[in-house]
Amino acid sequence: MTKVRLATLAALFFAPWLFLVGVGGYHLWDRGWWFWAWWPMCLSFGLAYFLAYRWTRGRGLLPDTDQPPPNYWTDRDKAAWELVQAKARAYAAVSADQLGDPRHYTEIALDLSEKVSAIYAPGSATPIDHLTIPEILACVELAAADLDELVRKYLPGSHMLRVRDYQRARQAADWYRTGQNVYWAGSTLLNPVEGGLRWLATRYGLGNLVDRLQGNVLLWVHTAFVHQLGHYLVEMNSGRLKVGVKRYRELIAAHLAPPMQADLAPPDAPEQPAPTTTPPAATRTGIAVLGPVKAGKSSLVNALLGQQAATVDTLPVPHVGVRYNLSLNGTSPVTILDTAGYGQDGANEAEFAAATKASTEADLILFVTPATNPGRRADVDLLDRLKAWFAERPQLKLPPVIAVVNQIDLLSPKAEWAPPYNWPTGTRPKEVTIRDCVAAVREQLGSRVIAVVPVCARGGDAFGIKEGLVPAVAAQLDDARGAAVLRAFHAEAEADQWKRVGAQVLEGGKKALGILWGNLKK
Ligand SMILES: Nc1nc2c(ncn2[C@@H]2O[C@H](COP(=O)(O)OP(=O)(O)O)[C@@H](O)[C@H]2O)c(=O)[nH]1
Ligand SMILES: [Mg+2]
Repeated sequence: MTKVRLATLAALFFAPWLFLVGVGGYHLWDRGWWFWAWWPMCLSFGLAYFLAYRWTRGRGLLPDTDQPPPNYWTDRDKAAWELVQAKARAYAAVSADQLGDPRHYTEIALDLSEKVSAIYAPGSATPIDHLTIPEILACVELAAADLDELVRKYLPGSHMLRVRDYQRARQAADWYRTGQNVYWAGSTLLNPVEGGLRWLATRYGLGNLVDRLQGNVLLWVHTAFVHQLGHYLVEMNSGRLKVGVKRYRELIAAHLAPPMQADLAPPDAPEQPAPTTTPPAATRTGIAVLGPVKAGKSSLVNALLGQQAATVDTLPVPHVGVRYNLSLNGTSPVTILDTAGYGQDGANEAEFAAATKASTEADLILFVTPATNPGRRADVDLLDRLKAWFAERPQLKLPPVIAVVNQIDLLSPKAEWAPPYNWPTGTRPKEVTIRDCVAAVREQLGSRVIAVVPVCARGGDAFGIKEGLVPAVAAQLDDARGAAVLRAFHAEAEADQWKRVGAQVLEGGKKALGILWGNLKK
């Protein structure tokens, strides 16, 4: 569902309530009942403040992140875990600055790994010299995955907020506070008693509570980090990660599963029919990625698939490259064929054959060319040869070609990379060079391509993919295929984001109710 639709639903849903609030308020005032209604409402607010204040006093608001030690842990493991818990408790508060500072985590990680390994390998010169590299990587991977799961589960919207956004939010709060102080100062001049009282109320009421809530959440993230890392440091030092992440997870799952389950599986279950991974060609949307070696074709494919990686299966195509089959429920599948590409001097026979094979099976070609390449002779040649090859075979049709100008981050000014860039009309130096580069490519490739899209496919820094390339791709296909592509690469993720926020709010609400219930029982 689109954001607009969600907003419409929300507006329709809340309008009657707002109407009732308005009418009710007016009625109370009209009847002169306002005075009597006022006290219970105040009491209700007051109670809310009081409880919120109490619950944010400890670390209480979010669930504890230190699971009780698993029953297979030895006394030595438990001793190490004590150290981890002590480390987590050592931070009574973390500032947003610390939270955003990678060095802070590095220091904690180093300190923790020293403490834990001192228990397992007392003589070690460094905390890791008794470990293998796969073990260390497994520890990092497991801790990161668990932390990720916790954060996604309990912090609504965390997958949409960048660290930068948290910092901005803090700044906005500071501005708000400054503005508020100015306002209080002004109103105190006019009405000293009331102004003063209100200032006190905000100072020790709402503002303070917001700070406490924020502090609580930051501390929770921080504590979760220490606990997850600590947990896997124990697992690593005890040698349990030697089996690798995959096997470790299987073993833990088996350990946690109720023992009955294994027995229930029929010993000789009939073999499942092999899943049909390649659906009939007619229903598939095929995209071929062509271009010179090192242009960033594979990076582009990764950027396109991004978070969908889990629903993708890959299939090597001999002499051509790798095919990625992406199938989502409810839409026709999309496949991307990543080719090996050709060298600087142009495509040799084998490379050209690969390009023709990839093109004959595609509905669309993404032709990747590096932005910093001044000459595009080899590219122009390849496109001309393809065109001629298809012209000789009237039963086949050369699909439309979109030129993807990659690595625009390397255009001057080189040191700068601060997307998003409004390259079609912007005036920042980078925007101007991107625009010039796109114009140059358009001129060089001419009518061989139907569109030129600048992108940066470098992992983590990607730009221009979802906002530029995906819509351009969808626009070149017929409606059904275009929709499938949009959904596969773009709209699906967007729609999903809102669904996930909903699930997180629910999850958080359930937890809050649980905590409330727990407190009431005390
Ligand atoms: N700076 C920068 N490097 C990139 C970008 N895209 C890919 N690369 C790098 O270029 C190199 C070649 O990329 P790869 O995807 O393997 O190219 P392929 O041979 O065309 O598949 C790798 O080192 C990538 O990290 C980009 O947009 N910017
Ligand atoms: Mg490649």
